[in-house]
Formats: sequence, structure tokens, C-alpha cells
Amino acid sequence: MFKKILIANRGEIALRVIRTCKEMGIKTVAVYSTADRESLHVKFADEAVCIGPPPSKESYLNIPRIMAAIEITNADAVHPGYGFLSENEKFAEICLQHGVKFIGPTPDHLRKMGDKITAKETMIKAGVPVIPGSEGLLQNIDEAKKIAIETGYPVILKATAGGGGKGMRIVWDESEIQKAWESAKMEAQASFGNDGMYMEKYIEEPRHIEIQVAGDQYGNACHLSERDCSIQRRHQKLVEESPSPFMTKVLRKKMGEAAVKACTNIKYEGVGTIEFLVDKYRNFYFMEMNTRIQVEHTVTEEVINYDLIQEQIKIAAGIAISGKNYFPKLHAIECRINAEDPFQNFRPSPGKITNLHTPGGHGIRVDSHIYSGYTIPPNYDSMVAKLITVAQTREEAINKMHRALSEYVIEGVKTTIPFHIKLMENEQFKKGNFTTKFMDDFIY
Ligand code: MV4
Repeated sequence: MFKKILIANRGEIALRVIRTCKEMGIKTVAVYSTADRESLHVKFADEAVCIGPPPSKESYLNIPRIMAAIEITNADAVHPGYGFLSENEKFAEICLQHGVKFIGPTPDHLRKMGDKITAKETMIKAGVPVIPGSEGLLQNIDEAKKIAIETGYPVILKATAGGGGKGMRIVWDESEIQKAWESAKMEAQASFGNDGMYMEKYIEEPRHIEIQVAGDQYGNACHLSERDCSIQRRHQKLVEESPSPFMTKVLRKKMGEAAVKACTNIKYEGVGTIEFLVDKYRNFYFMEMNTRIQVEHTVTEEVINYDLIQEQIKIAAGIAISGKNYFPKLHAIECRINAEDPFQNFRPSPGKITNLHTPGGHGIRVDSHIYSGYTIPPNYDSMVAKLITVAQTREEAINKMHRALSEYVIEGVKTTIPFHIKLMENEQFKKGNFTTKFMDDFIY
């Protein structure tokens, strides 16, 4: 087992990893930028190394500086968390070359799943349902028009180097395809330096349901139930829950088996998530595979009583997984609390926290790095806490969430707490009647 793990991340996820390391008797090293000198993950770690000024490129994304921190502290493994370098194949490769264990999949897995076309081709080979559309990259507009007619409008153009909604264009009919093609390619080239585009049938009003998976170095793989992440605003998840209110026992079995097949097929090592789009007929289609721990891993941990960070560390240390699948025993909901003003178009609201009261009681979990007197820096993403409730039923979990949100006091900055309170009171949400379109029409 590792003696010392460096956490190449910040905020609540760095704290999350440090906590599990401590429980496993593993020493921890925090890295921080000068903007994070007073952050909690720095205080909780056994050692801390300043790796540069606030811009991520000069700190949390700076591979030479992180490698230097690993060298001087003699860490034998690195946990990348999510975001930053967590799916960076070059970083994983450099760790491999330096004899430092990257706690995650291999560089090859990262490469394969990082390119949307290759990921799709991999899933087709594994027999996982994918969205009908172009075989690979579209060579030109004429091929795009031809495939669109074969597929049937509406279609969606997607950047192969894209993700999270960037470089996507919905095309309702042939009259729109020329402009969509040109603007999507331009955006993709500007955003990712790669204007490769592919096409899919546009699935109208889908749900985003993802399956947590785990695989080890011996070819074992399992699924650890699903999460419904359909409540999103501009491709930013706001609320996640497990199990999905749209799921049935049959669908869960089919999606779980497809997810495990995908892992087995690529000999996946580590914890990961396979994202599916689910249409109103309960057909499910592969969307993307995330090769990292996710923000919303918490709701899975709560419904199957499992420590996914511990699982990541054990898999990286060469410990075999049991291989048995897990099914939700409870119902958990997570609200992402952001330092943003929901009444000013979710505008970021960094600043000093002058007063903090965190909710508690039965079935409440708060994963957060903030404390009274802490100043939220403007340099990084605005999530300051994840509030999770878990109960026997969805209705109880919602009531518990509403009660916990009403207790949560964060003064000195604006937060999305009032938005979440309104969401928990919304009839459609309470009935589980929502798709990825929910936020388009939600008035709060
Ligand atoms: C789609 C889709 C409908 N049909 N693909 C959004 C980001 C990226 N994960 C892919 N996304 C979508 N791809 C087809 N063929 C609808 C979306 C989509 C979406 C998906 C999941 C969660 C939220 C979403 C919000 C808008 C669009």
C-alpha cells in the first residue's frame, strides 16, 4: 500500500481524498497556489507545497511543478481528483515514467475515452448501444448532409475533442446545416485546437443517467448503480440523485450490464462513470465515459454505503475488487452549493465568509472546504459545498434536503441555496418528472 499520496487538486475534493487517506493510515501532501494558502486542504494535509501563483496553468495544471512537489516530498502516488489533470494522459504518462502511481486509469484508457469518436468506436465493439449517426469524423459538408438524411433530422453536430456541451450544434432541418457546420467547426478549432466533427441523431428531451463503474488490474469489473444528473444549467450539473426516478429494475439491469461490458472490453482499471442519454421510451445510448472520480460520487457512496476514494486507492495499489454489482438501498440527493447569485444569472460571488452555519442531523452529509473567515478566491470554480441527504425514500430525501437547506447559513457571499430551496418545492421535480430540458423552463 502507498505510504504517501500527493493530492494534485484543491477545494472539497482535496479534503475528501485527504480524509480517506488518513483513515487508511496513508500520509498526505497538499499542493496549493498562493491564492489557496489559507485553504482547508492545506491545513488538513500532513505536508503542503506551494506550487505557484493563482492561474491554474502556473499551479494546478503545471505538470513540472507538481512533479517537483512529488519529488521533494517523496510521494509514491498522486491522486488527481476531478478537473485539472485528472484525465490528462500526458500527466499519467509522466507519472508512469517517474515511477509515481497515478491513481486512475492508464494513459491509454485516458487517450481512448478522451476522444469522443474513439470512445464511441470502443463502445460499438463492446456491444454498448450508441446513438445512431456518422461512423467517424465527417470529412466535409456534403458528407454531413448525406448522413443527416440517412439518420433523419433533427441531428446534432459534435466536436470529437469536445465535451460538456461545447462545440455542439442541433440541426433541425437541411436549411440550417451549412451555418451549423461552419460555426461548430470554428468553435471547436478555437476551443480545442481540433475541428473534427461527428454527427448523431438528436435525442429530444433526454435524461442524463450515468453508471458508476470500477475495474481492477486483473480484468474484474462491476457497476455500482446509477445517478440521475439531468438537472443541469448550461451543462453545469446542479443536483444529482441516486437512484434515478426514471429507472426501472429492467433498465437498471440492462444499463449496468452494458457498463460492465464496456469496462471488461477495455480492461478498465480504476473507478469511472459511463454517461448515457435515456429517451422517453427508456432506450439508452452511450454518451461519454469519464475516467475520473466525479463531483457527484457522493450520492452513490451514500446509497450503497461505499468509499469510492478508498476503492480508487486500493485498485491503484493492485488490490482486486470483489466484482459484485451494487444496487441502491436508499435514496440520496446532492445539491451543489455555489458562491453564485441565482438572481443575477448565477453570477460568481467570491469573497470573505463572515458567518457560517452548516446543517446536520440524521441523513445529512456536507462535503465542503469553507470555514467562517475563509475568503473564496475568484480564480477557481465557484462550488463551495456539496449538501447531500439520504433517506429511505425519494420523498423523505427531498424533505430532508429542504430542511437542511433552510438551516444552511453562508454569509458574506451570495449562494445558490435559495435556488435549491425553490427546486425542492417544485411539483415537477418532486414527482421526478424532469429531463435535461428542465432548467430551460424552471422559474424560481
Ligand atoms: C446529446 C443530446 C441529444 N442528442 N446528443 C450535452 C453535453 C454532452 N454530454 C452531450 N450533450 C448532449 N448530447 C444527442 N445525440 C443532448 C445533450 C444535452 C445534454 C446531455 C446531458 C445532460 C444535459 C444536456 C443538456 C443539453 C444537451
